[in-house]
Amino acid sequence: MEKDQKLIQEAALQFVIYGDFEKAVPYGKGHINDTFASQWNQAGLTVRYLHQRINHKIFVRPDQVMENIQRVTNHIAAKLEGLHDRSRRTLTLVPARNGGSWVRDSAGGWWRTYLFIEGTHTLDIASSPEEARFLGKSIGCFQNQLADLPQPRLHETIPNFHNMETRYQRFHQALKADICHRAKDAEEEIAFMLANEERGALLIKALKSGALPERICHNDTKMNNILIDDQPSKMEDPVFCVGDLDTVMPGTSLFDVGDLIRTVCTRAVEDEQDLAKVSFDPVFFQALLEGYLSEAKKFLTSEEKRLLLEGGRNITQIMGLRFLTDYLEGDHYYHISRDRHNLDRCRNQITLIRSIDAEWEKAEQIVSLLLA
Ligand code: ADP
Ligand code: GN1
Ligand code: MG
Repeated sequence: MEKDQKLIQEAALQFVIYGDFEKAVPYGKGHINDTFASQWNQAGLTVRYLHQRINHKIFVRPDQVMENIQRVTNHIAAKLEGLHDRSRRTLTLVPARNGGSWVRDSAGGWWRTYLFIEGTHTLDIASSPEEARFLGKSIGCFQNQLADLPQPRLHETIPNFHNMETRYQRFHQALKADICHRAKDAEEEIAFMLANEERGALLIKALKSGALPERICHNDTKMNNILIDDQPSKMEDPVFCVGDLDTVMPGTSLFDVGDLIRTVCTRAVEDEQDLAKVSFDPVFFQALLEGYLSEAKKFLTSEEKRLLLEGGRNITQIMGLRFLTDYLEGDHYYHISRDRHNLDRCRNQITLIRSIDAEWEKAEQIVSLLLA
């Protein structure tokens, strides 16, 4: 941590921030990057900034990640011109003194800095249908805001990120190699994934064939990536900021609504070990879709509408598969904080899929009702 303090300060001082650096502390619950909040004295006023060391093992072209983020945030900010609290409704990159949007530290780290969005919170569990509706609306808005982003196409910051076919190839390799001798602890989960391989490829096949349109997609819309204003806002003018833009790139809209279904429609966090708490809630599903469709109904194609629920099942499956693969490979990808953490996460996601399947007809009726 002491070494980190030096590196954070070294990085932070390379951005155009006025005043005196006071301290920095780890911040947030992300699984991928290292996030810190710093405190500065700006002529007597205490101000915070948010610094992130980009995980460049995962994002092997951080420069392309930053180019995407710069374009996306500029585009959204232009759309929000004139609205109150504009800089609390989209991320704002702080420029580096070298004129770019990122800097390197002496240990090889890649850093970026955002304005710290004060007075917001994130949710790990939605506690009411109103919250679910709000979250759905926020992602519908976000998709709308980016629908007319000018060419060129965004960089694919992690190629094949939501490609179930390549995710399965990697899973099969991990299973065959079984380098940690862990397959024996996950027999049931492995069997589930093998039995669901074909169904899982449905979305990526539809995207590849053109049956689903390619759109700009966030690709990581789990609910704790959405910053929500602490002051309750009106549904006509919701104040939120969609964060964690590293994976904004081409995809299908269903990846985003799918990740919301995965995280919003159950009362349990994704690593909850008490599986009795993990269940799909049709009431939250309905509220989430009401919010989402209030923004997205106008642009979704009939195929996208038809596959809304499938999107939720699909993203839950891809997460379960990735957690299981990481477990088999020795926990290299996700931050873990206990033994078998990734296996717990996988079990949790499989439980959720089973619960979605049990409520499938009811949930499809809800979709039909909302689309009528
Ligand atoms: P990771 O990619 O590791 O998940 P995130 O970009 O999601 O990192 O950031 C981690 C957490 O930091 C978020 O869940 C959110 O709570 C918080 N956060 C991110 N950006 C900001 C910001 N500009 N202002 C305030 N909090 C932020
Ligand atoms: C990671 O960065 P974070 O924690 O918001 C992951 C997502 C997973 C999520 C599961 C780049 O998201 O794909 O859905 O964990 N991000 C990346 O919690 O792999
Ligand atoms: Mg995150």
